[in-house]
Amino acid sequence: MSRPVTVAAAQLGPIARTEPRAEVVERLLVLLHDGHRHGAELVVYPELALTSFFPRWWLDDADLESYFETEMPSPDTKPLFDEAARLGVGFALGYAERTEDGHHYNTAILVERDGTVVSRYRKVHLPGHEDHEPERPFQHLERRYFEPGPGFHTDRAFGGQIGMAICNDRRWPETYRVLALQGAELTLIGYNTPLHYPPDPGQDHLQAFHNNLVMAAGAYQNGMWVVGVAKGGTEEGVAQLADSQIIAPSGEVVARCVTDGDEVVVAVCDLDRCAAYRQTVFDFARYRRPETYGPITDRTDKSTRDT
Ligand code: CDT
Repeated sequence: MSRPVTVAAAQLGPIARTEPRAEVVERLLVLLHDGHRHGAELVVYPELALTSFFPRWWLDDADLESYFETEMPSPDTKPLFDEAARLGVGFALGYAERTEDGHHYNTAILVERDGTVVSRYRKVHLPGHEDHEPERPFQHLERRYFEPGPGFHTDRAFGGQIGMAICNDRRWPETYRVLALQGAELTLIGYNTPLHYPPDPGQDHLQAFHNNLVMAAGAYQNGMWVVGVAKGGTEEGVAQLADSQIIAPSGEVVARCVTDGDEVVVAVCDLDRCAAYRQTVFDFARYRRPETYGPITDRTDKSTRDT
């Protein structure tokens, strides 16, 4: 049996602070066509794919709001929705969302091949800090600008069960396991990862290693496909990791970007390969021992209780 879905990782290079949304959408369309030419049914774009990574700046309210989308599709993004539906290609797109009642999220949507939005995920793990830290060479103010989303879910789409996560979520094993426990066979992850980590520059040279380490482990330990897609290159003076990749349930990378600019790589992801792992070494029903996993959900940190 096989259940192939041809997936494109549509990596973006830098987006300048002044680059209009409509121009970014032109770039997304080029990547969409490239993916389509290579047989992709699903094109995955990065986190916050419509703007520069604005959490690097301490912004006043008016400036900040200008980075958020209040509708989707919007007049600027409608050409992407229309062209994708015309080609019969679905896509996943990350963007900053402001809801009608004024909530702010770091969001990704999944759009089916007919143009229908079938899933909306709001980032759970928000990294960085809340206040201005002028001693840093750049800020990471996700914890100020976004609220955490309510949780992980999967949706039936593209012939399988699809999950989404966003950037920092990929570093947490709970992300993949909670998705796998809801049947995820393919998890889509966009990211913006600065190469320099101000709290501990000793980690800088390990960014690419850690990126693959967490996503490959998540794929293997949960018997699922993982697609990680970067906005890479030097954006407004900040170097960001590229290295977008498509990872099989074995943990093996089957496609990988080689530049840090706009680039598409494609892989045929056979969703039936998940079963090989989920029915053997990671047969959850047979081998998991949730009665021993209580500390995973009853605390955030190590217990301070006497033992
Ligand atoms: N966008 C995002 O979540 N980036 C973080 C940067 C490191 S934490 C400041 C990441 O986990 O890649």
